[in-house]
Amino acid sequence: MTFFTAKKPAKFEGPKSKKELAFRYYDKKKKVLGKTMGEHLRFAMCWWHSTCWPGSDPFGGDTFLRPWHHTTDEMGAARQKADVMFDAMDLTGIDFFTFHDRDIAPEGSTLKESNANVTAIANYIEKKMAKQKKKLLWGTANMFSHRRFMAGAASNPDPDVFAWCAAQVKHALDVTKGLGGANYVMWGGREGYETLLNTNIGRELEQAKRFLALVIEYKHKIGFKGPILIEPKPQEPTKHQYDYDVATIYSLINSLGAQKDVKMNIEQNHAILAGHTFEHEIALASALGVFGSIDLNRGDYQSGWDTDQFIVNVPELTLAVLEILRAGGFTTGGMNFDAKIRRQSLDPDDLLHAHVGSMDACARALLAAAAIIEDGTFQGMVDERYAGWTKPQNKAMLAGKESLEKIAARVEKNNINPKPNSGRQERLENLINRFI
Ligand code: XUL
Ligand code: CO
Repeated sequence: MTFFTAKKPAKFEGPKSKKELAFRYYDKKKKVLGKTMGEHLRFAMCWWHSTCWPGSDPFGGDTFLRPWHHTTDEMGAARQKADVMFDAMDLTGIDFFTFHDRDIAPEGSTLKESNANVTAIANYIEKKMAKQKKKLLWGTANMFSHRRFMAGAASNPDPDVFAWCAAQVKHALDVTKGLGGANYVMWGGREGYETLLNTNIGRELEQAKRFLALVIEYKHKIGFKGPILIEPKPQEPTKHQYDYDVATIYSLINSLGAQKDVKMNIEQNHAILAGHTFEHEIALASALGVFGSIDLNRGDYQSGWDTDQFIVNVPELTLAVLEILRAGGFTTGGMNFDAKIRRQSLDPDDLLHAHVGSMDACARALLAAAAIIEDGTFQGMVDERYAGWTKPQNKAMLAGKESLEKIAARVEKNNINPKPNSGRQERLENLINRFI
């Protein structure tokens, strides 16, 4: 462990601990609602933001000056990044990781060369996984950084780009399967458009749909067991992205009848950009039967950019974790820190503090959400609001056993006259606050 100053993994020390790099709430083995905290939260560290991003912003370049960013030995740098990632996972007690193909290995001059680089580093990673007992939450393909993708990946006007993407995803899926990945993610980084003046939306959507169908077909062919996770985002980098939000992607999944194979990877920051809350997107995905996993990073409510900050707001997180628990918790998914430290956070250990602090915030949210569920008052109040639907007559309406005329006749005969009830929002808000 050479890059970080910390030499020993952060430990659970309880709320009174004065130690900086320690958990006050995240006690990995502690049982909450029948599962350990570790099993509930399934934290993952992401390669991209943790080791690839050099601290740049639209107005300035590299601030971090990491040694592996400043060498001509690109494969050596890739191995160094892997070493740092595995050290960071050990020091934070994180069991999972996530990556884009281009995060782990350098792009070659041909796809064949790029694929060979990815395979070589994947082999290196595989050995470290076995030794350090780490798991791959998901892999994905970066089809947005290189200039060939500037007009989109599968939705590109150029069929050669579509074909390139098919080849790139095939390899990324093979590698993800080879490393025992629990899921495969598709974030359509540039699947969208800048101006309608040069864009045929109908054609581009058909291409994106065909691409997803190809990926599902291949996933079955190779026996990849995990779901494909699509990650919604409404804009940035393109002005308008096709995978806008959960509802928009659901219509694509539904059009292919692929609800079993395709779930959603929901990111807090992206939800906000779409004009939703994080918990709304989780609850909607759950209601539609396509909740998969989450990317845990927050935006900046003032700037409205995808600032990818570490999330530390416990009241906000509580509402999200509550929805995850109500959805039955994660199966193949988990909480991926798709987050970056700020560009002034130069010390190597800042990366550890960022993860540990955010993990602790999630643990507090889990404890609060579990207490809300165990108390039962909250769910009781929600159930009460819908209690009328449990009556046989009303059940019959939903079950399609009554026609419009029949319902109309019943309303007249029984003189049905709805009495409005309080939504009790403030009482519910106060109730939630009692547990935070
Ligand atoms: C970009 C983003 C990506 C996806 C994976 O905003 O969130 O890192 O999570 O491509
Ligand atoms: Co993300």
